[in-house]
Amino acid sequence: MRNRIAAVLAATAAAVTTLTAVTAPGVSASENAMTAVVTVFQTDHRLSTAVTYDTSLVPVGALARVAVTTSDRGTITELAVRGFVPDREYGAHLHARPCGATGADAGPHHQHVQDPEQPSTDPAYANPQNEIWLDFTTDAAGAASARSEVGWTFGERRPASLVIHERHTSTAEGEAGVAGERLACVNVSL
Ligand SMILES: [Cu+2]
Repeated sequence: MRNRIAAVLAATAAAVTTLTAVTAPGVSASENAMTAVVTVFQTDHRLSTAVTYDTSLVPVGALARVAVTTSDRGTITELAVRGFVPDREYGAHLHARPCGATGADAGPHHQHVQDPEQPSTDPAYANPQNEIWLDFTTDAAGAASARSEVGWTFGERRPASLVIHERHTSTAEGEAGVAGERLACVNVSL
């Protein structure tokens, strides 16, 4: 078991290096602020920065890395996961409130321009340019990565978590931003 964890962590470290290399060219360090968390899913939200609410779809011991880089050009958010169900679609977004005992605790999606009507399902607000969406499809080994790029940075309101959902996010009128059950949550401090 220990060897397996070490192997998974090594794989994550390799992914981290790759992501950093992708982000870095042409961007000077001084104009960048980067926040990253690598964390292991547990069933008790008080014991880890990552909690799973559905251990069949997000197993205990699965890993997530969330990295957020801001510059005067906007915000790049990158997600990498390991140990998920192979060849499966998941949805993911940044949410307004921290993870809690249930998926509902994370509150609504972080929106740059807030929809006056909540919960927001209007595609004018619930879209991947006004929110941070990180939908992914795992490979045969249960790993995946996703990247979001938006032309704005966080102001007074900052996202507090990343929520992983049961399916890819809808863009249809009246159900935009909907991605099914909340399977797991990662706290981010931005
Ligand atoms: Cu969400």
